[in-house]
Amino acid sequence: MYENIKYEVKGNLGYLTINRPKALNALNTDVLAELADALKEIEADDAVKAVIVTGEGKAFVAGADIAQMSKLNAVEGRAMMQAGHKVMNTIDQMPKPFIAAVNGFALGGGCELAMACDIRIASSKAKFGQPEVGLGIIPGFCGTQRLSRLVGKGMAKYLIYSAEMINAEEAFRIGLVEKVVEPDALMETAEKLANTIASKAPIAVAQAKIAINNGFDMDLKSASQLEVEATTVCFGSEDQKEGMAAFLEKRAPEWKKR
Ligand code: DAK
Repeated sequence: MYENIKYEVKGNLGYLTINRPKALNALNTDVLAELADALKEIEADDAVKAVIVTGEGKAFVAGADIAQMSKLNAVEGRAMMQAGHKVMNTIDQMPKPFIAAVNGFALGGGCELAMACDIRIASSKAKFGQPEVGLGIIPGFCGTQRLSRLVGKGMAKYLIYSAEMINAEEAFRIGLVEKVVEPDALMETAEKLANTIASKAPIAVAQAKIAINNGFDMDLKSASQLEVEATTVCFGSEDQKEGMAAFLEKRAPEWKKR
């Protein structure tokens, strides 16, 4: 069904793989359109509790497609940027956890895709960067905003102004990734984490994502109130009763997903 991506479901996990290895998985408008369609599938599928995003071959994603962008005028560039924003924001706002398993180059739009995910696990061979200023543009899929929120304004400016490529250890040191593992252990580590998250109460995980992502840009008072509302949703769920009963009865919970 898809030509530039692969989407598979195994158990409770969705696997979204960018699959244009000849162009190091560069994001063109076709890839973005297919990602948007796959995200609709993911959103509609209750069986999918967590999603792993990765790249085929030696790259995660080496950026937006430079060959395609080189031909765009301002209007077309804006349309592509909006298609990219839609994908990144859908991942960010969907109340399901997304884990980026960063297997190689995560540059430009690739770094932005990884940053839109909830958690980033990197292979020790992965490389990160925002090289756009070397091409006469700036990060266009929300990188100027997400990078500064993840690593701080000063480090975001350092990386974006210099276009420097950093390795996985440095990405870990500055807080751009949460874990670095050997290449052979990447998928196993991402799957273990995804399965752990999938074993928790789905409504609680969803509300935690809503509270963290939406509260991050609010003042503390408003964000605290958002947390109250998110917690109230949890207390209104059968899974809150089940989770606490299971603890008290010393058994594993059986989530009702409501
Ligand atoms: N776009 C298109 N093709 C790419 C590509 C990319 N981003 N990255 C690699 N490729 C292609 C190469 O052209 C090459 O194709 P062939 O020559 O074989 O046909 C193939 O992938 C293999 O690449 P290399 O031969 O270069 O492989 P190496 O291992 O030697 O080098 C590399 C790997 C990742 C260091 C190198 O490929 C590289 O520097 N790639 C470009 C990285 C980059 O600059 N990425 C940032 C792209 S800019 C906006 C929308 C979005 C954005 C901004 C604005 N609006 C619409 C306003 C975001 C922009 C970006 O992401």
